[in-house]
Amino acid sequence: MAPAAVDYSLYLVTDSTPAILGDRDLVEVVEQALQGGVTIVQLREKTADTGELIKIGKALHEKCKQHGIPLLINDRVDVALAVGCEGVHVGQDDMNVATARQLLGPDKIIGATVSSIEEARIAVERGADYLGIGTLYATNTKKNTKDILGINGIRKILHYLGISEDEKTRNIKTVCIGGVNASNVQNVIYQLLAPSLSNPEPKSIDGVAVVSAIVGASDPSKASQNLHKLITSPPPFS
Ligand code: TZP
Ligand code: MG
Repeated sequence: MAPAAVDYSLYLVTDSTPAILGDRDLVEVVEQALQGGVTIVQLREKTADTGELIKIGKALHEKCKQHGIPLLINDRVDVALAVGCEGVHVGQDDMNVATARQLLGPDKIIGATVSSIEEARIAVERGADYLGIGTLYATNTKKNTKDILGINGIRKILHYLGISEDEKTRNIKTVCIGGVNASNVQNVIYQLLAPSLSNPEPKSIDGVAVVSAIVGASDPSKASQNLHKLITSPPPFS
């Protein structure tokens, strides 16, 4: 799948910790989320060993392929290559985007976590296809985040990207992550859509990435369907 064709609007990030997944099977939960309408999936497992990661990755990739949805692997370029999936997502402490690009080639999707304008600038320069901007709101899912940006912090990064003279920077895809759920998703998107009355910045967010709002939901399919509906329907006037 060419990176340009990717729909980032409802981006599922997995988490198998019992506090979120419970005693359910991750592959089944992801299958339900795919049925509900997630548009891209990232396998993010911080405790699994390499063999386990490849096994889960291959099982998830089969499911994702059946739905025509790209699968990315968090942190691990080697695992993405072994699984043969669509790409990786790297953080600031992982392999740098330029090296990942050298290893994966031009057709794979590479995303990078950024929390500042400088990190965004470097990730784009090194060849990222999209930026995961966060943390938007404090969340129990990832407690050691270095920055809680809030809507204004995300807007500052969108502003920098949107006014760039470099076309690649202006066109880079973006998702925000951290504490997004069904209660706030419309407000988040509304405030990060541009140009609009709600957002003075020249660039819009392309999607929201969620963990617990789907993986932790009692019915991941319904939760995904509901989020998808909220994302694609215009927010009510209030
Ligand atoms: N990066 C920044 S916040 C976060 C990650 C992986 C976790 C988001 O989880 P949730 O449950 O959607 O708040
Ligand atoms: Mg990482």
